[in-house]
Amino acid sequence: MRFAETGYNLEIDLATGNIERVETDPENLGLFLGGLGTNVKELWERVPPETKPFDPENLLIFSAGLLCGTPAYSCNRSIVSTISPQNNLLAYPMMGGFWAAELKYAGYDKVIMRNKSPDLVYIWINNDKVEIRDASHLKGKGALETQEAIRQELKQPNAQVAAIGLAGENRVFTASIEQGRSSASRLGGGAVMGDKKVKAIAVRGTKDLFLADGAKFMEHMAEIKKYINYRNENPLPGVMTILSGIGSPQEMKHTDEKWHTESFAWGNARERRKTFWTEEIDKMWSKTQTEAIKRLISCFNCPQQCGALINYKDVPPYMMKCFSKLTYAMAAYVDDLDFSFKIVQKAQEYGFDAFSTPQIMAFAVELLEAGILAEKDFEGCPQDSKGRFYWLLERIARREGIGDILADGTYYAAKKIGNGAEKFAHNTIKKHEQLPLKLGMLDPLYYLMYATNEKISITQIEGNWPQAPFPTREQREAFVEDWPQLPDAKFKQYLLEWEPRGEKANPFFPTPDMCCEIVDWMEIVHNVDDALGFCAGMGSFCLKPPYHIHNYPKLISAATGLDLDEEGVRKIVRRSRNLHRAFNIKRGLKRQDEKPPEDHWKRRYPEHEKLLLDSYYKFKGWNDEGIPTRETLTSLDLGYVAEDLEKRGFLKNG
Ligand code: 4KX
Ligand code: MTE
Ligand code: MTE
Repeated sequence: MRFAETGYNLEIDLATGNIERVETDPENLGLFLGGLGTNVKELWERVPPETKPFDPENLLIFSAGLLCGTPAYSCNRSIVSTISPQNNLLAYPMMGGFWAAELKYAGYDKVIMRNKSPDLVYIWINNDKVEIRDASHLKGKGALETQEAIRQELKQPNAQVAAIGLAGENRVFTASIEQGRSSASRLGGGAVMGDKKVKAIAVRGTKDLFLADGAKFMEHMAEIKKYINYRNENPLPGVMTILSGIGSPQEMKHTDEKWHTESFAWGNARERRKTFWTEEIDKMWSKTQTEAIKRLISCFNCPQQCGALINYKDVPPYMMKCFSKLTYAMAAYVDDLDFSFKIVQKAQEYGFDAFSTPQIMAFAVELLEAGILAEKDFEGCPQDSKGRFYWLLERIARREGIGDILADGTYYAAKKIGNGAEKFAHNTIKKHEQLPLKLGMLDPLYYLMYATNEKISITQIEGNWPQAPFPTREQREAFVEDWPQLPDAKFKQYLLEWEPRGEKANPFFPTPDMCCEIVDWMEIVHNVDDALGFCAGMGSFCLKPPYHIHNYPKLISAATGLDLDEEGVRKIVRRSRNLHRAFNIKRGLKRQDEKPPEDHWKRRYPEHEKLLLDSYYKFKGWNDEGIPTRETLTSLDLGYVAEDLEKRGFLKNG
């Protein structure tokens, strides 16, 4: 019997309509856990480096995390994996909500789609009955309307539906996949889904899922719940509101947006408005937000309420969470939240990533103002900022006129537009738009995380380590006193010594060696969350979370029967991360791609940055080019990867 996992994947050939229920190799559990880990393994084995994002051979995998569907609190992530149209590397957007649990209850760990359907279809998974159904009547429909239309058509009010909108159908590179309050957003999973002509995947399941030691597992959960209650009652002092609690950022619950609006840049990632948050703005925004939110909502089996049901003026009801509350308003330089609650609904219906898309529009507006794009490119576009954003959103979703060029993201659009446009596409890493952060002083930890993380998006790699040093020794001592999540006591000392200014401050402290260890810690916990399916908001993303390196092994062991300790978990993560990296190396990832945008910090230290990257590569067991060595790969049972990299000329002499 298989525990925690179902032991079966659904394999769907979209070209022939062939559907198979395939038993998976039980060995992979101990080698890669599940979720992202086993997705990477599938892609490594089945997608050769020559395959382009829109080739039929590109796979589109929807995977439940390993512990999804079990009683583990806040374990509900579906991890989508595919080759990204934005940069030809492995993308793994993910979503919470209820879809993953439903897939497990239907009897599957993953849905793996290959080839392309000749016509627009949706997939309906209902336990053992799986159908590919005509979706021609849903063509052009919004991602949210589609979910409801499918539930009604199937007469299945409890089916969970992940769908794309017009942006996905038109292969816009920043198209998302939407599901209830959740979204698999970044790096164009929605575009690949559209390319394969899959409008939606609906799932409903009623089967059982088994745990190896249910009683032990529930004991662990009781401990976890105790901690969740404690943390909820004791928010962390001395950090910005959104980092004081647990769950993903509480931007639906809190109205105080001083931190984002003053620390993040407005427009096309241009300007920090350090005195934006006045009493008047606070009052106005709080009023709008309170009026817009009908109630707060959760994902499957989660005690937190990070999302909200929005019922605002004449806008059709929808759900929102986190920073998408602000990205459109800040990119458009609009000082009122009314705009946000309106445009986000439209953007979700089209199915757009809320990080990249507003930046593309702000980039276009800058190009117009700089005379690089012409008035004729904007024929019929309103002159005001809000109007321009609505107009651009629609053009991009439809790939009409200038929208067709912008739909490929700022990197490729700038190349096509030419005439100096490249200077304006200034906020990408590995061709992917980043959050609009433009700060003063080089931050060595963030330098490494931005440069090297596989997610290519900072919110999904930072986490348990505070973002900035505490100003006073007393605050630091108070913080480290109660820190059971720490992987090693030495980190306490690092935090105690880290100062806002002086010798023990950024950019030279933490030292490069310390930075490697801290970043490694962040990566381990993120990677475990993404394999198990835990919400990072209860693990890797926040300060002092309920799930951490000391309790993951116990949970995995009780759930699966694997005999795992902390070192065992670390080794799995190292294996999975090295395989992931090798996959991207074969697809062209190079050391020179591993860099934050030039203007991310005003103060840069090229020699120190080189030292940081050299140290990190060495720490990881990679060569100077960032390629895992034969020795590293062999120690992780990845000898076959070393052979492949050698055969292709990436590795020479180990
Ligand atoms: N020595 O660097 P600053 C996220 C100076 S995304 C001398 O601009 P600050 C979410 C600077 O040069 C991740 N001087 O930054 C969550 C500058 O002066 P200037 C975001 C030093 O304002 C939810 C001035 O001090 N986090 O979490 O302090 C949804 C101000 O500095 C100095 C990060 O990116 C030194 N050692 O703080 C979406 C990580 N150090 O203007 C996303 C870093 C600084 O005259 N985080 N100066 O040049 C941070 O730095 C803080 O959290 C932040 C910025 C963002 C508030
Ligand atoms: N895009 C849409 N459509 N809806 C969203 O809620 N959330 C943003 C961003 N883009 C969001 C979105 C936030 S807050 C995050 S952290 C990332 O997507 C999550 O990226 P992922 O889904 O690729 O993992
Ligand atoms: N959980 C995992 N495992 N990995 C992630 O990257 N991102 C977090 C949170 N949970 C994240 C995660 C962030 S920053 C946000 S805003 C929400 O997921 C996005 O919720 P959604 O994916 O349900 O849309």
